[in-house]
Parts: sequence; C-alpha cells; structure tokens
Amino acid sequence: MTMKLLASLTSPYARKIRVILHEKKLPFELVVDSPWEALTRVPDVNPLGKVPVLIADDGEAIFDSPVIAEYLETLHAAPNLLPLDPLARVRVRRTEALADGINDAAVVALLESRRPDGERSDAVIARQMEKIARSLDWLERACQGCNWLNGDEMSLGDIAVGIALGYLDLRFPTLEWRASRPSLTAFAERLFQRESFIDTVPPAG
Ligand SMILES: N[C@@H](CCC(=O)N[C@@H](CS)C(=O)NCC(=O)O)C(=O)O
Repeated sequence: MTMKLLASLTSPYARKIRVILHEKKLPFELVVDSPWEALTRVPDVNPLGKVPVLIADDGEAIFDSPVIAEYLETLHAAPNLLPLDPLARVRVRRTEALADGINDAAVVALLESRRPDGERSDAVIARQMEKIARSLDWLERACQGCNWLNGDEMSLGDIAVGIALGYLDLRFPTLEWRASRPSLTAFAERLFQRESFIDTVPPAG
C-alpha cells in the first residue's frame, strides 16, 4: 500500500510534509481533506481532528507534522533532513519549532480577525503579530551570511521556515515582513525557487 497524506491545500503544517516528501522523492497519495468541512474523515484517524496525518504503508496513522517528519527520516530516503548529532538535531528542531510557532500565531490572528465586529479582539491579534515579528527578527539574525540556517546542508528547519514565510504571504499579504530583513528575504527567494516549493504553492483563499 502506498503512503497516504491527509492534508488541506492551505495548511502550512501539511505543506511542510508535502515538501519533505517531494525532496525525498517518496511516492504517496495526497488525500485532500479539510477538518473544517462537515464530511471530514480526519477525526477518524487523528482524534485531534487536525491535518496533516500520514497513513503509513502498514495503515498506521502518524501525526502531528514534527512526528511525521521524524517518521519520514526512518525511511532512509536522501536527502537527510535531520542531523544525527544530537545537539545539531536539537538546533534544527528548534528552528522548526520557531517556524511552526509562526504558523500557530498566524492561524490564531487569522481566526480572530475573521470574528464578527464586536467579538473581535485587536489585543489578541496584536499579541500574535508581536510573536511573529520577534521570530522574524530572530531568523533575520540567524540568516546573516549563511546559506542554510543550521549547518552546510538544507535541513527540516530551513523547509519549515520557508513554509512559514510562504504562509505569511498567503494570509497577511500586506505585512511586508521583507522590509528591513534582507537576509531572510534572500533566503526565502532561494527556497521558493525549489521545485518542491513551486509544486506545493497553496491556492488563494
Ligand atoms: N501541531 C500540528 C498543527 C496542525 C494544525 O493545526 N492543523 C490545522 C490546519 S492548518 C488544522 O487541522 N486545524 C483544524 C482544527 O484545529 O480543528 C502539526 O504540526 O501538525
């Protein structure tokens, strides 16, 4: 049985996994399923009702995206995206956590901004946008003079950051995160040119 990936096309966490599968040239079936739709099957395989969920060859359901990324490394398909050295691995994982945290903050801010007038809290949105701005500044410093954020090769952290930046472009097109962040901008443009990123560009909406 081929692996299946349950994903919505706009989920940045699912896109991270789709990019990894593409980079590793691992065959899989994409099952588009949005957990927000009434007929979703996602809660049948992930009690949290969130995508992505990977259904492995033997039918085992694996979630969430950092765990799926770890699982895909066990298939030993090049390129290796997690270093074997424990401390180097922690640093890559920290970069991934920061990128996923940017997505988390962006999702909270987006959902809050879509609440009706009178129920919306500008303070909640502002707090999330501060988290995003601080994280982007952290990444700008980490990016200076480097090809990749952790070490000499592209890693899971780089992919996760590229995805988070793409998600900001999708959801907050007026944010202008590139202004005053030239290193991060150049880093993103390099990633956005990869086939794995081009192939997984989210639809608008
Ligand atoms: N930490 C999870 C986050 C997954 C997540 O929040 N996915 C969103 C889509 S972007 C979702 O399925 N939301 C549905 C819900 O919260 O009910 C991961 O990395 O996989």
